[in-house]
Amino acid sequence: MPAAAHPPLPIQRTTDALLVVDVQNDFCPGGGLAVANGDAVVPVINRLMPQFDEVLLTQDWHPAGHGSFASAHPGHAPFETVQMPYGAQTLWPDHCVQGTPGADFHAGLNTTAARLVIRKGFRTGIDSYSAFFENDRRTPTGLTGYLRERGLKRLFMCGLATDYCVAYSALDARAQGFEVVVLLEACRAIDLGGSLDAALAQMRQAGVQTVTTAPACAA
Ligand code: VGL
Ligand code: ZN
Repeated sequence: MPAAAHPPLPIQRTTDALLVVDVQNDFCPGGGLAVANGDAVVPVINRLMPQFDEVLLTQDWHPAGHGSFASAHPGHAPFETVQMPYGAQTLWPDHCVQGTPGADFHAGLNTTAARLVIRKGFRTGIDSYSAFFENDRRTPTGLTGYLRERGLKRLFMCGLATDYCVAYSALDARAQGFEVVVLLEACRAIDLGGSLDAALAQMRQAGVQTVTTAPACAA
């Protein structure tokens, strides 16, 4: 996986947050929208968590029949693109339906330390990859306000999938004025038609730091 070599970044406990994106059963092997080796991020993320005071989780949380599901678009198959009122939308297999086991966090993920769980994608007619804005790029989730009110300035991001929910979250975080570090060894990608390389390039262009290995905590 391409990544810039980088010295370890000291973590600032009062102004840094760890954002753990969508580490849910449906994105792990055997799930509805399985990401290759998605579950490999779990032990890596568990080891990162104690280095942060502010651990935030996102949870993809769709109603049954969600507009991003190919099953809701007769004649269309998963991974095709359709036009929605807010723009182009990739269609996915059914995944992360509210209240189902597929929407649960991976059982091995340590969720105890999480201070905030932000659910997204809960409106039938609109998808939400980003932890900040839904796919219309306008409807906020409230995360910016949370981060600002708590004085958090830099986000370390990890989880699933690198090229969708992590990348969209990282780009929005930059646009909202936060520093962003994506921890690639704690991410896995869907990689649809070159989407991983495109997302990495876009993130780096936007000033997102991509690092291979986890940073060490400040002494
Ligand atoms: C995601 C596609 C659909 C993700 C969520 O977590 O990256 N991707 N829903
Ligand atoms: Zn989804």
